[in-house]
Amino acid sequence: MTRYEQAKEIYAKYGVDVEKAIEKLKNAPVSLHCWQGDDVTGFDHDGPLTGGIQTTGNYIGKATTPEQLMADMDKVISLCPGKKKLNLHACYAIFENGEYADRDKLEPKHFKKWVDFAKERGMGIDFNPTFFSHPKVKDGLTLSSPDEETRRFWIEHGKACIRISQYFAEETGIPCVMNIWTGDGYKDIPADRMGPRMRYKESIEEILSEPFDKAKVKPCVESKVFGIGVESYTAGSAEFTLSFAATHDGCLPLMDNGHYHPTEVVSDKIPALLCFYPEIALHITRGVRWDSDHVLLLDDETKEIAKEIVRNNALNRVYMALDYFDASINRISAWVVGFRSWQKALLMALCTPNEMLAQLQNEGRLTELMVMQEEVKMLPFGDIWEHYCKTEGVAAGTEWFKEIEEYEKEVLSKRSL
Ligand code: RNT
Ligand code: ZN
Repeated sequence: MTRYEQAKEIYAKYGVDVEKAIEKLKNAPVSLHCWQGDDVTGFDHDGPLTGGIQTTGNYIGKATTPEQLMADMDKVISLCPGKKKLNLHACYAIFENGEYADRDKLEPKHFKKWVDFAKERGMGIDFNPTFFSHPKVKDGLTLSSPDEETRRFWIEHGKACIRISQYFAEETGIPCVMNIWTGDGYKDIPADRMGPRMRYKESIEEILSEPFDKAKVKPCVESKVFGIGVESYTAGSAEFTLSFAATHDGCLPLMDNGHYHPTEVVSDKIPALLCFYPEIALHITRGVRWDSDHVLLLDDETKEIAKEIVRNNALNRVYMALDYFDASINRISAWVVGFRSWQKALLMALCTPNEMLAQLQNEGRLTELMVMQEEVKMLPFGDIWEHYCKTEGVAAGTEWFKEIEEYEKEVLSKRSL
């Protein structure tokens, strides 16, 4: 008997069907964010990253062209098990033959190459308007700006992105999740907290007035508690975005687990929202002391988030996207570690005897529940993971890292910068 077969039997004793778990995981798409490959830069500007987010580090080999970024993503895809979706930002538009379009004038054609890339790999595409790193961000504000010209520009950007999202969905045949996040806010105590929020609300409403098919485009609003330079106030707070999504048909709330106070946990918020919303969206990340967007690891909260999705049977109701950026280590490795960690967390959740544990809770057998929950942690998960990776044609152990070392030597180290 192989180690996998033995492990499968042990899990079966707890009532867990490992093969079924693996099948489920293979059909659960996870959105792979393009922005890990180039420190959230994109191809439409030379300026710095703004919006209250920051990448730190200067590791060699940053992708600076669409071709490089696509090649790097291919490397990542080849080293990660599971179903992938491509997550793009508007600033990753690809302009050819010297043409250029500002953010308010973006068209589907500027993303054709990405569509070809996704289609060739059987992936859907998610999209994000880019409300940062642009000269039209005025005093740190976009959709909530009191300056009408500024606000209009960004509304037009949002509308262009709806049209592009619809194009993605039609081309790939897979719905496109379009996430609205702005870094709008104030460093210091504002004199008016409601005004910016009213303008933000009206702006998003205008964006969503652009016609789209609700089955194909899933607009989301992402909240945030604070950002660098906007420590005192953000327009898109948790209450604001939740209320917006709740009152606007077809709009989903998006929770990024780096965007809350450090003792708040998104794992607990997921089942709360699932009681009310047919669908929700996530940005899965790792905050270290703050919204630091460190590479996702298989830590307790990551596992807990996965558990809440799985045990509420919500893999088809929760859109899962990764969102982190580390420039201090090999970027491809950062991408791969994060993606694989999320796959591990999902598989672990799928291999947990959730029904049995819930039954103990419902029968009030809480002593036993604690004992069992601790016991489950000791199940031979590593053997299941290894088998899953094998069936997906990717290395389970650290062999994948050898490939990255090779890629660094052959490709990344030869890039200028
Ligand atoms: C920033 C938000 C946002 C971005 C990406 C690049 O705090 O999390 O989602 O990380 O859009
Ligand atoms: Zn995010």
